[in-house]
Amino acid sequence: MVSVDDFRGGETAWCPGCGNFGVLMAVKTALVKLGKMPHEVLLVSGIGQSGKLPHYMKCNTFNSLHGRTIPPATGAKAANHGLTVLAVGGDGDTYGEGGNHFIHGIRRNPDITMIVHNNQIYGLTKGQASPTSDLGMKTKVQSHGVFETPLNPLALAISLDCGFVSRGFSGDINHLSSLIAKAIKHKGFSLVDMLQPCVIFNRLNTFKWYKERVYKLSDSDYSPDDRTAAFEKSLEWGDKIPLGVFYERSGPSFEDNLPALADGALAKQINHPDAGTLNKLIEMFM
Ligand SMILES: Cc1ncc(C[n+]2csc(CCOP(=O)(O)OP(=O)(O)O)c2C)c(N)n1
Ligand SMILES: [Mg+2]
Repeated sequence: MVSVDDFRGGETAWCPGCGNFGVLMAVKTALVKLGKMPHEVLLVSGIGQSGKLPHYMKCNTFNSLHGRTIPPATGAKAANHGLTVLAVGGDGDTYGEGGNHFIHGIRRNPDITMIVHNNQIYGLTKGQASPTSDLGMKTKVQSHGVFETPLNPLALAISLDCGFVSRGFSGDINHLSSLIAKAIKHKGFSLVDMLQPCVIFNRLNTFKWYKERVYKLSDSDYSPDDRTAAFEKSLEWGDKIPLGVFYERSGPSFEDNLPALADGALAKQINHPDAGTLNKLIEMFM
């Protein structure tokens, strides 16, 4: 039986009390719950404090450029369907620099899970406002307070008919790991937006701030199959902030739709008549 220790990677370099620790534990716990072995998992990250998560895990990893988690994750899944592919990014990484990839990745619908460490700030670069920073938040750069309308990632994803849209909180590891497990099981692009404090640079959205506001959507009075209701729910932000699966629908994934993959994953097509072309291309770059 696999355990969380089997996924243990290098020494962490996050600040004490960082919300990323809860995320790291939740990702490992979800993989263990699903009985995944380290060699069956690929973690792709971008740049940021969030981008370091794969360094602290033992499994296949790929550290991409800032905002560029989704393209390599999509490619890896097309090449090897057997892999469980998780893309990990920050709020700046995914919704700012990587905003276009986020939009078009959802439209393309590869079978990957996008996990966003949403601390509502650029942590690694020392505290500039991100696309999800709340209105009025003061930073060293936004000294008069943020005045741009915050990007609502859940509403954006639901508007694009993303097949799985959810939000967790790094202060509730059990709930977060069960969301991540559900997202991995979903076939197609699944989003787990995770609220998490940055204890150094975000002095507004602290652990206490989130804890006073978050509540879980309950199975008895909320059903994630109604897209219009999900969109309405995604607009709730302020005194009360909902957590859980906002929206889920099934449908064909990128791998189902792409004719080149009709005969299986690219990695398994070594005897395909076109494989020689690929080998010639590889030789050109050797
Ligand atoms: C193309 C490019 N632009 C800008 C940067 C500088 N940069 C590195 S990380 C980052 C923002 C990180 O914020 P976020 O994605 O929210 O991650 P966090 O550190 O908060 O986890 C920026 C602007 C970069 N590395 N590459
Ligand atoms: Mg951030």
